[in-house]
Amino acid sequence: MSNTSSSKAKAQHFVAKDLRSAFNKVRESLGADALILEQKVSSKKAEVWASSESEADLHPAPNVRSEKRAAVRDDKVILSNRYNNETPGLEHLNYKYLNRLQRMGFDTRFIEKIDCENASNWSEVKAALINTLPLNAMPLVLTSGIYCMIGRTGVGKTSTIIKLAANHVIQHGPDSVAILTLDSHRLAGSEQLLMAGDLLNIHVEELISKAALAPALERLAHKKLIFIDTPGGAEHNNIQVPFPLKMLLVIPATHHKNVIKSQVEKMVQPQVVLTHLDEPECLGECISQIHDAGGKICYAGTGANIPDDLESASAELLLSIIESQLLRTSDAQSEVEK
Ligand SMILES: Nc1nc2c(ncn2[C@@H]2O[C@H](COP(=O)(O)OP(=O)(O)OP(=O)(O)O)[C@@H](O)[C@H]2O)c(=O)[nH]1
Ligand SMILES: [Mg+2]
Repeated sequence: MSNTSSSKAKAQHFVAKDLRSAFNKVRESLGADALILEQKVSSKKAEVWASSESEADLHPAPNVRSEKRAAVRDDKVILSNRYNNETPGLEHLNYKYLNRLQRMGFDTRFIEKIDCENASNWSEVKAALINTLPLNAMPLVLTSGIYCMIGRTGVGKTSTIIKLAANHVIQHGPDSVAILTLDSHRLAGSEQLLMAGDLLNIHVEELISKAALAPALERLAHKKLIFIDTPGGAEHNNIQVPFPLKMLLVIPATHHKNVIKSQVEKMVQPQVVLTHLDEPECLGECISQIHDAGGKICYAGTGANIPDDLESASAELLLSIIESQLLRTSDAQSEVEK
């Protein structure tokens, strides 16, 4: 390889048997954001003159025609696209940003939906990413409605109910809230709720079956806010009562992506309480699954503390967790700052 530096233009010269190999050399030497200043192809070889972005910005190459310099950014896109072309549907993204989104765990289907065709820096990509996150934040202090927590065993259903009930009691007192639990068959299934009910001074009732739910809701018609707890299991996904019921699907960010997807897919555009955000495996991956399966994240559980470790879902929180995960796997602080 000939890799001589042009002192005038601060450009480096790369020669290879074809353009693709030459671009590979550029990328290896200068990174994916290298600026292609000139390229020549003949039957025997391909030549590329390239520069790192900072060098070109600081030292404009005097022997490069002005229109070529104006096209420098386009060239950068061309180089990036060369590496994107192998990922159909993602050609609109600069390779560097595509790579970063992938390392954050976002899958192709999610990244395709990020509307950042005209983004020229990471802040703009990030703004578009925020718009794509599957969020439907619900207030931390609920005042009315019937909310039923469903999800697999041990995902954080009961904790979420206690956190929400406590937040309500702190602001509005205990009178208008009640908790019903269908988790009455397991040994100590409703113990935690009964204790929380005592502490918060709110009405907690154990129900022996789903059939007991409608009569209980009628009896508690004077309560503005009612939570229903269920034991883990898919059979509770379909609770029919003659009252408007909001089902909240509780999913831990620690579950495998296939499990997350299958849980969300079983329901029609479910509202998701994403728990265990204090110990996520790969949050980008998890969010991608929820997005792909049509779910929306409404609450974020960030630990076991009651009531502090529950927040309304927000892009800021999710992105800060993803970025700190990325930092842990990346040497460079600049990774999330550029
Ligand atoms: N680290 C962490 N722990 C949590 C979180 N949410 C709940 N937990 C803990 O996870 C355990 C299970 O939480 P529960 O609320 O009992 O879960 P559940 O879905 O009601 O469980 P079952 O009723 O057994 O199906 C408890 O020890 C909680 O303190 C969270 O966001 N982060
Ligand atoms: Mg429970």
